[in-house]
Amino acid sequence: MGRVVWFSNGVKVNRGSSFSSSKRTPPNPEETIAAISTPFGESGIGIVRISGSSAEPIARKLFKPKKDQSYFISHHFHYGEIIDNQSGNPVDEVLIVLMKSPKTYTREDIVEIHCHGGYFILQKVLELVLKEGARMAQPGEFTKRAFLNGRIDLTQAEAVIDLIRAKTQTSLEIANQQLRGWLYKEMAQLKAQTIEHLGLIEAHIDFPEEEIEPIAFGELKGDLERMIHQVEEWIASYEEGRIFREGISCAIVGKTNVGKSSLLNVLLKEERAIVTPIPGTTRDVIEEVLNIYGIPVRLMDTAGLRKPADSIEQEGVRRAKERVADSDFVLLMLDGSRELDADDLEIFGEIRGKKRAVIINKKDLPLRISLEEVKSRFKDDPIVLISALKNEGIDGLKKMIYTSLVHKEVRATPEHLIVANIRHKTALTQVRDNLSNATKALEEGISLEFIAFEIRAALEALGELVGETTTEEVLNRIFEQFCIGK
Ligand SMILES: Nc1nc2c(ncn2[C@@H]2O[C@H](COP(=O)(O)OP(=O)(O)OP(=O)(O)O)[C@@H](O)[C@H]2O)c(=O)[nH]1
Ligand SMILES: [Mg+2]
Repeated sequence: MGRVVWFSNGVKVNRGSSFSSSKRTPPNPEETIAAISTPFGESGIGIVRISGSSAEPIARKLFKPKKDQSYFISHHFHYGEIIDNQSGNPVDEVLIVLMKSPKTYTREDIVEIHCHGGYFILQKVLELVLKEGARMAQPGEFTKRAFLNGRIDLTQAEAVIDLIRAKTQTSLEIANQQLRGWLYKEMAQLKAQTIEHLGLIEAHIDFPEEEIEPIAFGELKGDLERMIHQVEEWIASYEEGRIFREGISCAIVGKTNVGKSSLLNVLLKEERAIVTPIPGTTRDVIEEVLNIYGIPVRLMDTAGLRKPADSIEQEGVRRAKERVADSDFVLLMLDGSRELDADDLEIFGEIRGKKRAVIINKKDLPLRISLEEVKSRFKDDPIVLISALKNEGIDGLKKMIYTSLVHKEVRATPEHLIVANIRHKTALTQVRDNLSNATKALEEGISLEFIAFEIRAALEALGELVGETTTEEVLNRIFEQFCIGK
């Protein structure tokens, strides 16, 4: 194993084991890119960002400092104006910051012009920057440059977009885990172990007659099995990771008047949906995002399912059924103050095969529903009693939704590495399969060449995961998801 070094992003890796970005062609810094990095619309501040070797010369042409100072000290703000050189008129009063390479987001020279956040101002400043020779940046191109210039690996680049999109504390923490290089570090360690084994096997293939240490097959097999076990744990974490990263859709379904809209309101803590004692109140699907212990849940209140009284209700019922079919999770709501009837039974059919939980509402009223019957019909599903009207049992319901999805008790921070991206899971599955094939070949005494072939394939998959050998097509697909200016 190599010497331990600290990367500037705080990731500790073994030098011998780190992935190299040398195979990637770094971007041409002569090609200076620019974009508006803040959202469109009116705001206090809007930022035009420039990256590349012309960033500083362009800024010098357009920026007039207020004070006659030896301006552009790297990583310092400077106060002045952006001037339209053609008319000689000031465009905006700005703060400008030059960050000299390499300690920058892209590792190239970066200039940020902090303007007033008006759509026209920002467009105008960008236009002037482009006129001076920069070209418009593509979506995610700043982050892509950070990756191509070797400042971050591909998983860290992907974490940037997850960070921006994070909807809850937990999804933010998972993105941060990845941005700090946790996944990268683990992959680098796995790679180092794999290379070590491959080296030994290849030495035996190349120099079978030489006096080299004989392969301890038992030990090698044990090592490979430990690695497979670890990779399998990461693969298994994906389901949890996906739920936190992407969230889930959840439909509340039940016959009319059971209290579906009341539940939506009590969960949202606002009177979002109309609640009346008239059966068939909700027609359209009402959708809101809720944070359930860190899981972004897209909650849908739907029309009560029964034989529709008119064509509007008929459409409502059709939409409700459609959402139930599409949703990741279903909350079946029953009215505890009434006996199960034909409408309930019909709904049971609608939710067959769905991941689901049962809510018995109106527990403040005398219980008329047969709990025994509900339990026998939903043996494998969690059942909770609540009162949406009195706001009782709601915390228990939220915990139940969490545990049904994550299969764990509610906890604050994920304490182990969580793989939340399907691309990472796919690569890890490949690694696992290759290592398993190698182990099997060892057991069966198949040639060392075959074992080496499988281990090399595992290394290839690891290289793809961190972006060392990823194809241009995959890279483009990743960075296309970014916004312009990031
Ligand atoms: N006693 C009692 N009444 C409730 C409870 N939850 C809802 N209700 C009442 O039940 C009636 C129907 O509530 P809604 O929330 O509109 O029911 P829904 O399932 O959305 O009905 P539809 O939209 O018609 O399908 C209203 O009068 C609510 O106040 C509860 O926990 N206890
Ligand atoms: Mg309703």
